[in-house]
Amino acid sequence: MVKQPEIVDYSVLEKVNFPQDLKTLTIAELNTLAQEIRDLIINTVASRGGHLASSLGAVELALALHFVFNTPQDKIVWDVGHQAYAHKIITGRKESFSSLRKQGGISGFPRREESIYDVFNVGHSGTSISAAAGFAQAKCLKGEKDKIIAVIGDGSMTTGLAFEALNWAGDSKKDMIIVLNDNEMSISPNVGALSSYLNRIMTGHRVTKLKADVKGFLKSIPGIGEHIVRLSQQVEESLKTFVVPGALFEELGFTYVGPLEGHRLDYLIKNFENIRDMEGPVLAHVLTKKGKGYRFAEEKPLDYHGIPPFDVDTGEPLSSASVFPTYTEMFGKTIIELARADRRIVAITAAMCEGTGLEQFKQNFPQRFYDVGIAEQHAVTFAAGLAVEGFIPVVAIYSTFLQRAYDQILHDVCLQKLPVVFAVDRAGIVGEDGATHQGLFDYSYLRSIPHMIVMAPKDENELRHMLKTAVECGNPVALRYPRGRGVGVKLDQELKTIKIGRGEVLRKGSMLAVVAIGSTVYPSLAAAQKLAAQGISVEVINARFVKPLDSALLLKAALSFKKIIIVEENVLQGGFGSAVLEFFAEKGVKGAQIKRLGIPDEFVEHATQAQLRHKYGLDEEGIVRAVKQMIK
Ligand SMILES: Cc1ncc(C[n+]2csc(CCOP(=O)(O)OP(=O)(O)O)c2C)c(N)n1
Repeated sequence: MVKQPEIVDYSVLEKVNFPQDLKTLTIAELNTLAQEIRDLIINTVASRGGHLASSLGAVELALALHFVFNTPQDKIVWDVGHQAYAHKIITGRKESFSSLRKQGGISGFPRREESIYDVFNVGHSGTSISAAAGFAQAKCLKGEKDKIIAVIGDGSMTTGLAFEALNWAGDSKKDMIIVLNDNEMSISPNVGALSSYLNRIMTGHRVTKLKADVKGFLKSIPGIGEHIVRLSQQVEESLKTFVVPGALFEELGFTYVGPLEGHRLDYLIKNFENIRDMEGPVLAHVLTKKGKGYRFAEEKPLDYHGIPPFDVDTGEPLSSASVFPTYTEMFGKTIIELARADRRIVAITAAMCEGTGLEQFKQNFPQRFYDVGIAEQHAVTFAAGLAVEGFIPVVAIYSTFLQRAYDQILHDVCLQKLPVVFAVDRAGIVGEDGATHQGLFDYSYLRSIPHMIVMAPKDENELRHMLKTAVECGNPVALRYPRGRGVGVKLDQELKTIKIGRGEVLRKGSMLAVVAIGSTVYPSLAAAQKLAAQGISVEVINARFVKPLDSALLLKAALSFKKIIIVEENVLQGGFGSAVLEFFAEKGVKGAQIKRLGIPDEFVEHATQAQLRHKYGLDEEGIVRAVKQMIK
C-alpha cells in the first residue's frame, strides 16, 4: 500500500546514501528499503511525471547488484536507463531525486555528468551490451579485473544493436555479465521470436516449479505417494527437456543462469554472488514484474510506462488544462480515414503503437498493422520491401529514434525513390526526457537525402492535409510534427492535398518577414500581432516545406523585405534556415539581412517544452525580441 508523502517512513533509506551503506544491512532491512524506495519513486513520479513501471520492476535488481558488486569500480551499464531510478536513489541522489526531470534537476536517465555511478549515457534502447563489451575490452587492455554488468530489458534485447553485441561478446569470451531483465513487456507486450523464446523458458521454469510442488504434495501422501513419485520419474525427465533454459544464449557462447526470480533479494544476492565469480560471458535471466508494488501500474504497466503527474491514490493522471487533440491523436485518426479509402496503406511501428497513435489503426486493420519491436532499422527496410510491392507504408517513429534508421532511409528508401511515408512524431523540443530524446536533428538529416520531401504542419488541421498529400505523392516523404496538443483550430470537413513545395503568407506586413515552419508558426503569428500593436509591421510566412522549398515565395520575400527572420525547432546546422540561406546564396540574393532562430550547436537538456522554447528564443517573446533587435 502506497502512503502519502507526509506519512512515509524512510527509516532504512535514511541510513543509505551510497552502495557501501547497503552492505551493512540485513536481508530484512534490504526488503524494507526496497519498499521505501518504491514509495519514494511513486511519490516523486506522481508529482514530476516520468518512467514509473519499469523503475518499480527493477528495485530489487538495483539493490542486489549494488550489494554484490563493488560499484563504481565494477560498472553497471543500464539499457535505456528509464528503469534506473532506484539506482539513482542509492548512488548519492536521494535528496536530489525530487528534482527529477526538472530544469537544472537530475535527469530521468543515467548521465555521466551527474554521477560516477552512471558509467554510460543512455536513453535509446539496445546500447548496453555494446558499451559493456567496450568496457570489458578496455579492462582487458589495461589489465584490470573489475566486473562489467549490462542490464537490458527483454524489449531492448530485440534491437539489432543488442544482437550485434551478443554476437561479439559471446565470441570474444571476455568477462562480462548481461542481466536480462525480463518482464515480458516492451512498452506494450513484447513482440517477436525472441520474446516467444523467452516466454518458453519461463513456461519451462513454471513447469519445473509446479513439478516440485506436486512432488512435495505426493510425497506427503502416506503409503502410495513415494510410489507415484517414482512412476512419474520418466514423465519428469521428458518435462525437463521440454525446455533447455537459455540454450540459445549457451550456443552463442554465454553461460546461462536462470530464470531467476527478480523480486527475492536473498535469492538474487546469492545468485549474483555466484555469478560474480564466474569467468567469460554470463547471461543472467531475471524475471521481474513491471510496475511491481503499485497496484495500478502492475495492472496496467503500459499506462504507467511513462506517465505525466498523477494522483497516487486513484492512479489517475492529473487533469490537463487543454482539451485540444494531440498531433499524435490527429495522425492516428487521419491515417484510418486514409486507409479506409486506399487499401495499399499499411502502418508500421517500432514498439511504439500507443505512443505514435496507432492503436485504433491496429484495431481497424489488424492485417495492415505491423509492430516490429524496437527495430527502427528493420521497420524502414521492411517498409521499403512493402513499397516495392505496391503498398504505401506509413512508418510512424519518433524523430529521435528515427536517427537510428538513417542508412535505411537513404539506402533502402530514397535511393530507390520508394513511396514510404515517415510520420516523424515528437519532432522538435520534447521536454523532460532531455538530451537523448529531443527531436532536433531531423530537418538536417532528412533534407540532405535526394528524393526526400520534408514537410511540417503549422497545426493539427494542416497535419491532416499533409498526411493525405504524403500518401498520395508517390515519393519518400517525412512529415514531422511536435509532441503535445494542437492549437485547437477548426478541422476542415474534407481532406485535401497541398501542392508540394508551396508555402503560404499568413499575415501581410511591411517592415520585416518572419519565415516560420511547423510549431514555430503560431508563436510567430502571436509575435507579429503583439508587434503590430507597437507599430511594427511583420509579414508571417508558413513555409510548410523544408524540401522542396517554395522558391518563388522565398525569392519574393527576399526582394520585398530587406530583413528576414527564419524560425525553426531544429538545430541550426543544416536545418530549415540553412536550406533558405543556401537557396539565397545560389540565387545570388544580395543585401538582405537574415537572422536564424533555432537550436545552436549544443545538446538540449531536460526542462518543460515551454521553458526550453523560452530559453532558445523560440516562443512569442523570443521572436518579438529578435524582430526588435533587427529593426533597431
Ligand atoms: C531506439 C529506441 N526506440 C524506442 C525507444 C522507446 N522505448 C523506451 S523504453 C522502451 C521499452 C523497453 O522495453 P524493455 O527493454 O523490455 O524495458 P522495460 O521497460 O520493460 O523495463 C521503448 C520502446 C527507445 N528508448 N529507443
